[in-house]
Amino acid sequence: MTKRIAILGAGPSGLAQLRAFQSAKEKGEDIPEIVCFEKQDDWGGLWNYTWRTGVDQYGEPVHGSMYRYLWSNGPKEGLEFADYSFEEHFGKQIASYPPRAVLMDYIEGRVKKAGVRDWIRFETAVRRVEKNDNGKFNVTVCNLPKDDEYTEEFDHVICATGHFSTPNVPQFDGFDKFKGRILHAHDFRDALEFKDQDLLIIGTSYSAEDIGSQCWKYGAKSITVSHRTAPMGFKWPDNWQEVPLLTHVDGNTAYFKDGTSKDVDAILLCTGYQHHFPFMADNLRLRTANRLATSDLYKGVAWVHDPDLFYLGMQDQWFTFNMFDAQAWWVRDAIMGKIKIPGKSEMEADVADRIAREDAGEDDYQAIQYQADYIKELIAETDYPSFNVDGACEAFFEWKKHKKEDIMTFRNNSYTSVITNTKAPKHHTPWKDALDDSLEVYLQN
Ligand code: FAD
Ligand code: NA7
Repeated sequence: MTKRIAILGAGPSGLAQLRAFQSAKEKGEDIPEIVCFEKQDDWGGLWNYTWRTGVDQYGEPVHGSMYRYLWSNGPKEGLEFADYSFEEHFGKQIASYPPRAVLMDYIEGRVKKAGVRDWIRFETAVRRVEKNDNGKFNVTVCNLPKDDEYTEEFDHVICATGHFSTPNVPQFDGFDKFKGRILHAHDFRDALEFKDQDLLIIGTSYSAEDIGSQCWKYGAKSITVSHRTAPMGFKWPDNWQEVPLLTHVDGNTAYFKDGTSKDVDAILLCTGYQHHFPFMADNLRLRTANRLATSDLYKGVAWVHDPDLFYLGMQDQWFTFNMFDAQAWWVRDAIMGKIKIPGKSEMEADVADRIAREDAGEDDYQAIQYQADYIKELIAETDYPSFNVDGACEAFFEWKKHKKEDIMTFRNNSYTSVITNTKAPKHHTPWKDALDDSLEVYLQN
């Protein structure tokens, strides 16, 4: 009897899984029955922009954390699909830091070509995943427009619901009486809301850097970034300062650990996200920090306590789309019996080894190389098209260097594709002056 596979989520990871199975089918292989459940009404995951915040029209938590005017925060040469280049999609080489709509178009292009949309049940939220008496998975979902809940049985579950959607929201004394807006990055949508305002940002990672830069670009009066561990240390513009951790706010005045203070109009918590899987039974639920070596996942994907269950894309991410592909092809082959999954103790040793190797790394450069080596390891075991992963690392190393030189101009640089070996053109407009982020304008090179 044909196996049945449930894929949870149709973001870049879930779509990589659909493409992996479809590519085997294209080669004449007998693939299992695939059902993908996606709670939104379209695919693309975070790249499918929504203006909504809070809950959606059905009362479901809004998944989207992306905002208007978002441009890729790393070079596209670090994430290009090995089986579908940017040149194949756009008919020409394009600049290296595409805005969200351009990347969404690229993600869609590959799965439209693959013809896998019919495998997805949209507007269907996963409510519960648990093991049944047959040793299989009962997956309970809700057809949201019909408000109709039902359960189906599957041999394997692949969870690809992302982990940058449920915000981590700390609280500081005085927040309850603050006179301006306090929001988490998950709910940030439009930098123009903060034009002419003094903005306080808590956190020092991608969201802090990018949302701050964007608010600066669209006319915020000043940006103050408060750090818990260390400042970001870039050469910031004159109206940007880095300060120690916030201790409390009083009225509109924010006080910091070094005794300094600043009057601010709004506070943005760029304090990261939680791995959150409320639909997973206790014994199937991944609990991990946002790191490169996740807990309890053999080869970073197979649930060591029950390897009929897989998680995709759960690592912190230098690499994204091409790493999801490497994982998806590996998971496909494990499910189709081409890759053998070892016993529990061997899987646990694999997890421990990955954690120890990550912990031994000393800087971001080693972390990038670590994730590149992980991708190489996985693709060596499947028929995913081999590509120059170390070359993609070089693009990331250049990117780090360009950010250090000038954080407000790094997106003006261009890099060489490791898939087509062609150099991207320089973008026609410097990032700080490019206020229109539409696909049409970006592609005018
Ligand atoms: P997601 O994109 O989160 O997709 C998960 C999918 O699962 C969604 O469609 C969601 O609706 C669905 N889902 C969730 N829960 C359920 C449920 N219960 N039932 C049914 N469906 C469900 N990466 C880059 O490479 N470059 C960037 O510039 C970049 N910028 C980013 C900016 C922001 C603000 C954020 C938050 C992330 C950014 N990322 C970036 C990283 C991003 O995580 C990946 O690019 C990618 O979107 C991850 O894909 P995913 O499929 O694993 O998860
Ligand atoms: P990250 O990368 O998880 O970073 C979270 C940041 O929040 C980090 O600087 C943390 O500081 C800080 N943080 C977390 N909790 C607190 C508290 N309680 N107080 C102060 N600071 C805190 O999340 P991002 O949103 O930046 O990035 C996630 C993804 O979104 C990323 O892949 C991008 O592509 C977009 P720490 O260094 O731990 O002291």
